[in-house]
Amino acid sequence: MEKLLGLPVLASEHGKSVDNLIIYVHWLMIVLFVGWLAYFAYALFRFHRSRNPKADYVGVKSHASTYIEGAVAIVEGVLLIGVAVPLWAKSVGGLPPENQSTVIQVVAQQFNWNVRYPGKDGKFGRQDMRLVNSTNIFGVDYTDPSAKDDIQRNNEIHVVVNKPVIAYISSKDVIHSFKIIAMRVTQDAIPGMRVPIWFTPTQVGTYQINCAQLCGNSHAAMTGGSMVVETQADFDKWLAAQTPGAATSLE
Ligand SMILES: [Cu+2]
Repeated sequence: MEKLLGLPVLASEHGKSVDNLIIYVHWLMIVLFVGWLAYFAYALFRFHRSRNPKADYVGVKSHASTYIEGAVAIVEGVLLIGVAVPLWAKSVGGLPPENQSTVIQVVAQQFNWNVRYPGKDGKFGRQDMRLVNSTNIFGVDYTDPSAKDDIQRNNEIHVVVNKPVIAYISSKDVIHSFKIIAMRVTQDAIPGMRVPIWFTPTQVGTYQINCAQLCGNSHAAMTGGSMVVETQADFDKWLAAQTPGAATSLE
């Protein structure tokens, strides 16, 4: 069914459940489509003028349609309560422990993605909204010692395979939406809010980041962002090669 629907590459742990929900909904839609089409064909034949020269004022007495309606409602209820809500609850019900995850901050702007890492000490330096300017997008207080080794990159996110990723999503200007299709995650990036999302990448590779909210005339350019999923060793090597503190705004 994945092939038939042409579902995109999947590279995250929870993504299978998202795909399953999509597949279940399609199965239901196929059943409804065939059912309605069959009923339509039957009605054309059964109620043709030549068979019914006079109108019938009594109408249908059977309750078959009521039972079918009920059955469809039950299936929809099961999909919503049994599949969709538990999946959503798992996603928003709590974050994995930070010390066992790759923790990053993402600030979207017109038209690219800024990402920040806590650096070697594993601690983000202090931040203050009042310090935000065109070169300090994250409002980092560089007098804080734990800010010294923090790393900022542009349009390039590195994460470790099979290790949860916690990303705090925000925006500098307008509403953007952080979307990585292969990870099956989407989260609006909203100015003044910092919303966490989490997922566990399961396949090494490079995946495109999309902006899923029309955010301006170069909205499409935000596909320039990519997420590299790599082994812990490769990630550590990459992290060690980065210059701390460097703001990398493309403005
Ligand atoms: Cu955008």
